[in-house]
Amino acid sequence: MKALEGVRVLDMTHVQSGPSATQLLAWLGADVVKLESITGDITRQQLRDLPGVDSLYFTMLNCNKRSITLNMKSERGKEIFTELVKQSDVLVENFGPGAVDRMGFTWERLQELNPRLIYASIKGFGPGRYRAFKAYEVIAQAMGGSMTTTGFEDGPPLATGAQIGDSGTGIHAVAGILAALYQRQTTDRGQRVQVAMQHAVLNLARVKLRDQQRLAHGPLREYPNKTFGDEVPRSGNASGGGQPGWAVRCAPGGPNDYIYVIVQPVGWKPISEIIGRAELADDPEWATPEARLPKLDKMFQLIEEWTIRHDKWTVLDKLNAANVPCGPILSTKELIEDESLREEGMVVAVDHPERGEFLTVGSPLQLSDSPVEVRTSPLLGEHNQEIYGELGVSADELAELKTNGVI
Ligand code: CAO
Repeated sequence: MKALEGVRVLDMTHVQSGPSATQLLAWLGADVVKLESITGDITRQQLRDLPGVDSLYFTMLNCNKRSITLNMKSERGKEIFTELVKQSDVLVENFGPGAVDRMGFTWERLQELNPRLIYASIKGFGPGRYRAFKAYEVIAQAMGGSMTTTGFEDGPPLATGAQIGDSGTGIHAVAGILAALYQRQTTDRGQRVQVAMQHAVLNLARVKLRDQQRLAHGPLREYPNKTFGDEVPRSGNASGGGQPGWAVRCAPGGPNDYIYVIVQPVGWKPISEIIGRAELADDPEWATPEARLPKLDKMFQLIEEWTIRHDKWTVLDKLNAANVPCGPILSTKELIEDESLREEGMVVAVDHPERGEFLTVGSPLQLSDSPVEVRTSPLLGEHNQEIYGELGVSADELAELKTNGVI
């Protein structure tokens, strides 16, 4: 038994933001039927590592789903879609603005077909002035407050590698869909769920708008920047939060030989001892958070003078033994090979019918009564026969639909 068992999701998503949402729904136990155009989700063919085989881009975002093809621009395709909508609990899409309306299925029409339908859309933007614009990951980062606040003061705005615009929005969409499913239990009605990538990134950049307002009352002293204008500056690796932090270098000095160290008020004494500067623990120039605040750069320099002589794993162990929060910068290679992530089901080996075994990132949502079993992504149209058969389409008609370019 799974949390969402019995929930049927008609998944018209493509690329990343939408598929990341429906994959989570599938892992929570929903029956996710991915409806693709007859050429398939474009990511099946993007960034291919093996010729003729669905890319890792696709396989890592579409696990545990079934796939059907349907040409939504054909009359028969629209008829079949109508039947699918009647049988579904949730419809999810992330096409460019207006695409589903142009297919002939406005929200009003969908409600007529199935009043219990939850219709979730992911777009780049909300209904304001940007509504008609398409969006990709880094556009959302640019317009949601992430890029302006990422990077160093003397460098350009930077994109983060974490896909906060795409997968970040997908997770927000899941929250909306689950709430709508819950509300439907009392209202017996579906509803529209709309999530915009710009909004999701802004939600994740919330603390930077906190700081924008704090600027009116003086400089942001927890940032290492020396001068402040009227916008929150880029502040490198500063935590920017209540507890200062920085990424300091470790031995042997490779691109990921760094550890991120947080200095809590209680952490200064053990840190000063570990780094061999025990005399600073009680020195009034260093002893209190207030004393250290104007010279955070110097403080992290003192810490780095010690970390640079040790590898990041040794530093991790020594600082954690003294209860000092810290985290080594783990490379993608280290992550994919990390034994604890394997044991925790966060790096999972999956068997794909055409590519063989590949690794994917498992579900970060761990429920005690709804365990996740990660299964392969489907081949294009793999479940046409099964699903159209359930709708009463005969084998002969199926062949005809294929010949006519409907499926
Ligand atoms: N049968 C027939 N046609 C289909 C179809 C199907 N099953 N599925 C999709 N199509 C058609 C759509 O109807 C649309 O046609 P029209 O424009 O003629 O109405 C067409 O395919 C293109 O859809 P699109 O606008 O979604 O595709 P695009 O490649 O031009 O744009 C993207 C891609 C991602 C920019 C756009 O979908 C978008 O802005 N989505 C919302 C934001 C989003 O999710 N972005 C994240 C992308 S991941 O980085």
